[in-house]
Amino acid sequence: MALLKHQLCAVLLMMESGLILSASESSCPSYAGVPGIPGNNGSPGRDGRDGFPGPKGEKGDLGIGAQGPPGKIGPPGAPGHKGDRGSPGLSGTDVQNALVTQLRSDVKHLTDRLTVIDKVLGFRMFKKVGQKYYVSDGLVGNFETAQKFCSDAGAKIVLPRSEDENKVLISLQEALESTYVHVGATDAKKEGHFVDLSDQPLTFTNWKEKEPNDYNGAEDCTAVYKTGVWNDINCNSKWHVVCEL
Ligand code: FUC
Ligand code: CA
Ligand code: CA
Repeated sequence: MALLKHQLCAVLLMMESGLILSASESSCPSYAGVPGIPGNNGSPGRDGRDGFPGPKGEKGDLGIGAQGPPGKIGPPGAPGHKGDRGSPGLSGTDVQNALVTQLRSDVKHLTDRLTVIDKVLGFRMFKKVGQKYYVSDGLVGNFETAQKFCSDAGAKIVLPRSEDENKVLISLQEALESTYVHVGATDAKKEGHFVDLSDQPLTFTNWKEKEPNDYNGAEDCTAVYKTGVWNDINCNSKWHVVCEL
């Protein structure tokens, strides 16, 4: 029987693959075939698992916080040493005398002001500038007349001492509809050297261009033109009179 089987298998092999039965379907021993062509690479594998955590980082730099609120006020210091003894107080009479002196001075100041204001109210026109009053009754005359008029009124011929005062004089001139107003400055004593009526140098002037010119060698008085500029004039020329108090 064994021999028969062996013979059959050999036959089968010789017939190669032309028979209906394959070797495996029979109980015959099998033989390795010719190796096939290698297949293509497969698709990439799945992602690997997460690695282990790295080592701990270095300690960070010191942070900068905002400034905190101010601290509470400290406790009060110890009391200072006792001061020196004060000088003796004034006697009752001394206090009364000081009060009387103060009152006298206040009353004098008030009376002086009232005297000035009382004079001012005697004029037809007046303008206040600083502590001064510029006054006029609209009189027109030469320098001598002007001087007498002002002096009789307990005043002086006007003499602006600043830009402000000069401006106020212009405004009074407008009200008077005046071309020129006499002012208290003269070079009668020394030609070309103008001084006030107390012989003091002028602290403010507003001469027109090319003035003073001592026109015809006969101009030793001064007048302010309606625009505010000054001109030396003949003392006999007649212009508006303004006084100051
Ligand atoms: C100018 C002035 C004089 C005068 C004459 C008419 O020469 O300087 O003062 O007013 O003009
Ligand atoms: Ca002159
Ligand atoms: Ca002149």
